[in-house]
Amino acid sequence: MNDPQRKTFLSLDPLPDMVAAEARARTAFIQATPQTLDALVAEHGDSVEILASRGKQAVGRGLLDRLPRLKLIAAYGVGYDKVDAVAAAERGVLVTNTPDVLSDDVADLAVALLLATVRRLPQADRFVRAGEWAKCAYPLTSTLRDRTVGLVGMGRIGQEIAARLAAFRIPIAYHSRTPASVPYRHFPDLLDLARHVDALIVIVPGGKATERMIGAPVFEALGPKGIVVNVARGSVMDQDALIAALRDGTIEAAGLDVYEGEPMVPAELAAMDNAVLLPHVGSGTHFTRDAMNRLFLDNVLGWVEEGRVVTPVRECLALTSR
Ligand code: NAP
Ligand code: 8YV
Repeated sequence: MNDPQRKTFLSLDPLPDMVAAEARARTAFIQATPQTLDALVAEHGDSVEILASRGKQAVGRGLLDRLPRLKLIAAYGVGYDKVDAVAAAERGVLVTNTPDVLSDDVADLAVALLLATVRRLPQADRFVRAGEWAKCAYPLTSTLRDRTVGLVGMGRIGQEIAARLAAFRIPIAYHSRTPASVPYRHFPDLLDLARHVDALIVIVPGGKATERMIGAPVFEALGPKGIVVNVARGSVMDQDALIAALRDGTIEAAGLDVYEGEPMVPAELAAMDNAVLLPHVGSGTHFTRDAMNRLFLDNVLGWVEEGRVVTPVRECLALTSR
């Protein structure tokens, strides 16, 4: 495994088959699992130059200290909240991710989840399958027609979501720390946005700055007609507060693609009729995963073969201009 001609590449989680095959052909590739990681780091830590993260294991100072020759951390996905990119940059370690190529599919999914939640589509499907239709008509539902939709986050994916919602001819507003170049009303304060709208789509990065930013005060501000859709990260939502808000009628319903502690989903949430639950599938199409595979490999192999990466993250930009 420690071929001196090849760079040692450790993946913290299983990678897609075609990515692993190409990595195996071009590097000394080691694929860890959560169970084998510690032993593999103990055995190969001194030679690892490239690390892959799929956002499940934390890559913090502790792990970086055990990988003294590390040069590149390649995140499979646009979100890299599990990677301490500041600590990596301090050590001269580049971090890359896979932005843009997934924005369309994630935006499609966010709008689909909003509609499924408001119009109760999974519940209607269950109604037909259970033979209930022959007994009575399906109850009327809420609508997007009388709503203003607020986006928490107006970056690459947020802007694609807004473009789709604009075609639905519903008012759009958003919150982010700095205004974006978009024709929608910006709210510097999240609670002001929540008071102004009756549906929120959350699409900010995970990490300390956004941890549990969507909690009880936001649900109270949204009110009893409120809908919350989270396609960002589970860490962004106070999940216990959400369950309480759904149970007590503080808000109407939620659509979730991501969870605190996923893939585990609390039984109380799973039992709720006013929640639509997806298993983190925002970018999960053949088309988009092929594009993510390619960009991930272009970063890794570009660095291995030419010393260049395609999509470094913001915290590491200074390293690429050296
Ligand atoms: P992006 O282009 O970096 O946009 C992030 C947006 O969030 C920006 O508008 C940013 O504006 C805002 N933001 C960041 N920190 C904030 C804070 N503390 N408070 C308020 N707003 C904040 O990222 P993206 O490509 O759109 O992706 C966003 C996230 O979506 C990813 O990081 C990932 O976690 C998630 N994602 C989920 C899936 C899925 O399968 N469900 C798939 C892809 C991505 P300011 O910096 O001005 O605040
Ligand atoms: C993926 C994601 O599910 O890009 C992201 O941030 O959350 C999703 O695209 C994930 O990264 C693939 O492991």
